[in-house]
Amino acid sequence: MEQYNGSQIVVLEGLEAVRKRPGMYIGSTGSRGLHHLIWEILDNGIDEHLGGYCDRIEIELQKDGGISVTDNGRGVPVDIHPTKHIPTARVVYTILHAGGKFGGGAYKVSGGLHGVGASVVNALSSKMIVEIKHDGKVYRDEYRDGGHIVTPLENGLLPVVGSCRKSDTGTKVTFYPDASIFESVEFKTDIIRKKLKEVAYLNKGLTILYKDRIAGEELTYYEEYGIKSFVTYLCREAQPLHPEPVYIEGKSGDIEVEVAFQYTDSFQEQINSYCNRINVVDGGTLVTGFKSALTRVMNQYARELGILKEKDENFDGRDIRTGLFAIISIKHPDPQFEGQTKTKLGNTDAKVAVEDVFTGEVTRYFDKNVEELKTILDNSMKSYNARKVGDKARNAALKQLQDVDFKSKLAACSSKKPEECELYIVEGDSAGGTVKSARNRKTQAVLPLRGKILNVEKATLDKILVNNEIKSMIAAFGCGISDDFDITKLRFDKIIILTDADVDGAHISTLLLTFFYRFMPELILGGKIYRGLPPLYKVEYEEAGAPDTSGDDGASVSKTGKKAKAKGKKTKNERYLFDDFELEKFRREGKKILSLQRYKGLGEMDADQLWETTLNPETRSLAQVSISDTVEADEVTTLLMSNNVPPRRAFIMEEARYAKLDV
Ligand code: 1YM
Repeated sequence: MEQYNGSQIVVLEGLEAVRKRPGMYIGSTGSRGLHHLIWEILDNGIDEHLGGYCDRIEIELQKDGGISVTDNGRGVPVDIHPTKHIPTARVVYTILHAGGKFGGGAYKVSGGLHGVGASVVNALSSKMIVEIKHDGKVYRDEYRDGGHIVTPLENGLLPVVGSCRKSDTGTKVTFYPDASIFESVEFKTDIIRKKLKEVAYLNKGLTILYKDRIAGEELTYYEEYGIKSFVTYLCREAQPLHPEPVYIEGKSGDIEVEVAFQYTDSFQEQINSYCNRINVVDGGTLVTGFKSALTRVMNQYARELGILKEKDENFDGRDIRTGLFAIISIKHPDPQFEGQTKTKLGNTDAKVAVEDVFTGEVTRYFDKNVEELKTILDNSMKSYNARKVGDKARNAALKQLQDVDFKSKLAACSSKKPEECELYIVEGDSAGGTVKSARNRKTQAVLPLRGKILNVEKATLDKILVNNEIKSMIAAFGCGISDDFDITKLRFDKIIILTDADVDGAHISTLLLTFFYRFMPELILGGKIYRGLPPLYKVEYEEAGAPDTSGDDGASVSKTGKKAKAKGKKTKNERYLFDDFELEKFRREGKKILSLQRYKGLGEMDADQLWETTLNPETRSLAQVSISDTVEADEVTTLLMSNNVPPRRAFIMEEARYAKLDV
């Protein structure tokens, strides 16, 4: 084919590099990486919306495993590229770009790959089809097996396959992820929906249509009020202190700033920040700018209104942020992402821009809404007073924690090497006792907790720090709390939560996770927290044909009274089953069940059983707790922990079964 000239070989070498090391470009070849492909294509459509050229994006999940993303923007340019001498669209989809979107848009970055991801998606797809509507014509290009061109050009241009109205412009990209690269090529509708909802909040006025041809559903996402509605959604479980979220927007230099915030009766604060629609999980300059401006403005008002007297100290930033839910979203022409995970914004001009816009606009707002302002300042005052009392208690509590003599019920392990040590946090003294006798004393420490732990969502820090169960944990971990937290001092490689497999156990587990999440999130982010998965059932069953290996227990083999047939003796076996699902599966295997024991709690297991099922690293099952998404985790925590809502959703966890239990 005429397209296979010298430059095409270079092109394929570029895409080949992506296929060789996909992880470098999309993070992983698991579910996260797979969905990243959609976000890359979607981001190009969102960029077009950001530029003001598109107000509608459609995502269609097809029955044959493909997915299409369509926008009504200008259409990727189809003219001849000045240096590559092929249609620009083909350059976009087949040449690996080093960084920075060429062609120059106002805001270059919308996604993790900085808008250059389209060719990466092509490289990792078995088939990709691009259709562009422009100037009354429909152009089409198709690629196979990682970006190989299959469409001959016509007079040097992409072939025209149809016509449309001149005003009808846009881009449609359909792709099929390559099954030889990804662990699975099945898109998950819940992941897509969650993302589209977030995209709608962050891009007000953009209509997103989601068509799921597999499930046969269609959904429309549209948020007229953008991040203002996002804030309402985030704090929907808390009681608002003023009727509507405050929304602010403005521009400083070439940086656009949007902030929405709402005060609530919660004791916590939550600030989510986005730069060019990317969630900057670790904040950075845009958050610093917001915090410093808010503190300055509110202290100034508190003085003007006489809420703070001359002799009073200023409010601390934390007083002012108590109960605050906020979203900061900026558009920056040249964002610098820092930190190991590139989730922190580094640009100093972003701080200045947020301070500028926020100070000006929020002053304008509060000058007109003095009653709201007073309610908010009252709330800060409560926190200010509580802190004054709290500081004393906190200092006393922290001091007590440093006392080596602090009487915790911790049964320590003998090893002092954190990398080989594990801490089991166990519900109840009796289960704690069994775990203590069953464990490996060298590497496994045990901390029994009595009853339910404090709900940290509903308590102030001074109350939290005098709670015995919490003190025991802080002392055992050895790495402090909140601002004083230092993960390098952690005494264990794994912290394993072990509760009964019932509603109380689930509640305790959630309370513990909430505590970690709010006060030591690094433990979860660092992958240190696990849940032990003790079995729910033990079955004894009979199997024909296998030799009797039950040793001195041989007598029980013939409990059924039936004589073994000549073929082989019937043997009694045991198996542990984790849940009803496994039990059901086991029943379907058709084995004869001799006895079925349901463990009501850990206490019902003897030391040997507990060792085998729950403690022995070779045979136990653990689930690593991870926060796949801060927005959702915060949301779920607030949802789970607020007074009026019973726990009804599982904490976000990625189950990682470390050892398959097959006894
Ligand atoms: C479903 C995916 O990719 N839409 C899209 C992409 C581009 C444009 C319009 C576009 C951009 C510009 C000028 C510009 C892209 N163009 C390029 C490049 N939707 C989707 N819609 N004209 C059209 O940025 O100047 C890359 S992406 F580089 F060719 F201009």
